[in-house]
Amino acid sequence: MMVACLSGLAFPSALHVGRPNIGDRSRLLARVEDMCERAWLSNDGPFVREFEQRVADLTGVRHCVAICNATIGLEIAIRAADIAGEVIIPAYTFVATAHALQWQGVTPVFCDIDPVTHTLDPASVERLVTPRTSAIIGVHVWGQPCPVEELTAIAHRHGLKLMFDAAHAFGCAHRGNPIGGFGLAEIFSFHATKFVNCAEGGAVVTNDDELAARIRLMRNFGFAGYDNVIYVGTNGKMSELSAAMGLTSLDCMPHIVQANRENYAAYRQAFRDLPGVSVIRYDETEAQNYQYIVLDIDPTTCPLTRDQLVQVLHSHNVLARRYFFPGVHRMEPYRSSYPDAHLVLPVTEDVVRRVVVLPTGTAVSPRDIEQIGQIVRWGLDRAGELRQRLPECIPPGGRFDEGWA
Ligand code: T4K
Repeated sequence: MMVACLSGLAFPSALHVGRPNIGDRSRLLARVEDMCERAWLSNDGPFVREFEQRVADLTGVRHCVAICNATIGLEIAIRAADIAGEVIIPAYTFVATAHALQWQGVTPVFCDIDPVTHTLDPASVERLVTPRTSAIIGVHVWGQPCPVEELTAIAHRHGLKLMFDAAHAFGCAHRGNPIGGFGLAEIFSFHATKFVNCAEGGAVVTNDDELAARIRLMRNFGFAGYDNVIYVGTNGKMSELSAAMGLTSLDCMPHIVQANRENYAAYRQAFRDLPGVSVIRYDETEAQNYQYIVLDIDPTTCPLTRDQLVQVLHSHNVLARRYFFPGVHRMEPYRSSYPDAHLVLPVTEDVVRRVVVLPTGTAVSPRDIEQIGQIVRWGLDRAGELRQRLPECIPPGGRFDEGWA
C-alpha cells in the first residue's frame, strides 16, 4: 500500500519545483501577434532590444547582452574576458557553471562554501589560488549574494578576474545595490524555471564597455557588420519569441515576487516547530525574488533522513528536489579528474545531503503549502514505521517513487 493512500493528503496533480510563472497570457499573445506582423523573429530584434534595456535599467548596469541561455552566456563571458588556466568556482552549484569553463578548455577548481549562505567561502578561495589561477566565479545561490567585498579583495590581491553566475539572483540586491553590477560581469538565467523567464534565455550584464562590445560580437558569430567577421564567435542570440516571453514576465515581476513572498511566509508558518526541519531564511531587509524555498534537514535531530522525507513528499505528489546533489565534484568528468575533491569540501559534502527545495511560484498557493506542512508532519509523526520501509538514501539518478508497495 502506498503511503499516500494511508495519509489521504496527496495532491491530485503534481506540484513541481520550477513550475514556470507564465504571466499575462493576453500580453504574451499580443506580442506574438506583433512579432508575426513584423516577420522579425531573431537577430537583435526589437523585443530583444527592449528586453535588454529593461534588464539594464532594473539592474542599474550600462550593458545587458541578451543570450539564448545562461550557459552560453557564461561561456561567451569567459571567452570574451580572456579567462584561461584555472578558475575557482563553488562545488555547490548547477553543473552548468563548471561545464561552461570546461567547454572553453578552462579548468574548474572546486571550492567549499559557507554553511549558512551556501556561497563561496573566501578563506577556502584564498587557499586555492595558484600561479595558474586566472579568475573566480562566484554563484549567488538561491539569490543570496556571494561575499562580494571579500572576493573582490582576494581578486585584487592576486590579480584575478571576478565574475558572478547570477542565474538565481535576478531581482535581488546586496547592500542595497542590485545584483548585476558586481565584478567584471554577471550572468543571469531566464530559463523557464527561473523567477523571470524567457522559456530559454540568459543575459550577461556588465559596466565594462569593451567587454560588452566583445560579447555582442561573439554572440553573433563575430560579425561586425555585413560580411565582416572579426572574432571567433558563436550563435548565442536570443529569439524574439523568447524576448516576448521575457518582457511579459518582466511586466508581472511585482506579482511574482508578491506570490513568492507570501508562499515563503506560508512555508515558515507551516514548518514551524518541526524537529530537524527548517526553512532557510532570506534577509528581508534586501530586495529578494524568494524564488527558492530551501529546507535544511538536520540529520542529528530529524527523525527521517533527507531522502526519506523527499520520498514521503513525492508519494503525495509534491515533487521536491535535492539541490545540487551530489555536488558538481561528484559528477563527470570532474569525479574522474578529481577523485579526492570531496576531502577538501566538507561543507559542500554536508549541504548536498541536507538540502531540499520545495515548490513555489504563482502555481502554488498558501493553502497548498499548509497541506505540504501537514504531509511533512504526518511523515515525521510516523518516522518509526517509515524508517523501516524507506531507503535511507537514493543514489544520483535514482527514483523517489519506487519501493512504496
Ligand atoms: N548556473 C546556475 C546556478 C543555474 O542554476 C543554472 C540553471 C545555470 C547556471 C544555467 O542556466 P541556463 O543555461 O539553464 O539558462 C533546471 C534548469 O534547466 C536549469 O536552467 C536550472 N539552472 C537548473 C537548476 O534546473 P533540471 O535538469 O533540474 O530541469 P528539469 O527538467 O528537471 O525541470 C525542473 C523542474 O521544473 C521540474 O520539476 C519540472 C519543472 N518544469 C520545467 C520546465 C522546463 C516545468 O514545470 N515546466 C517547464 O517548462 O535543470
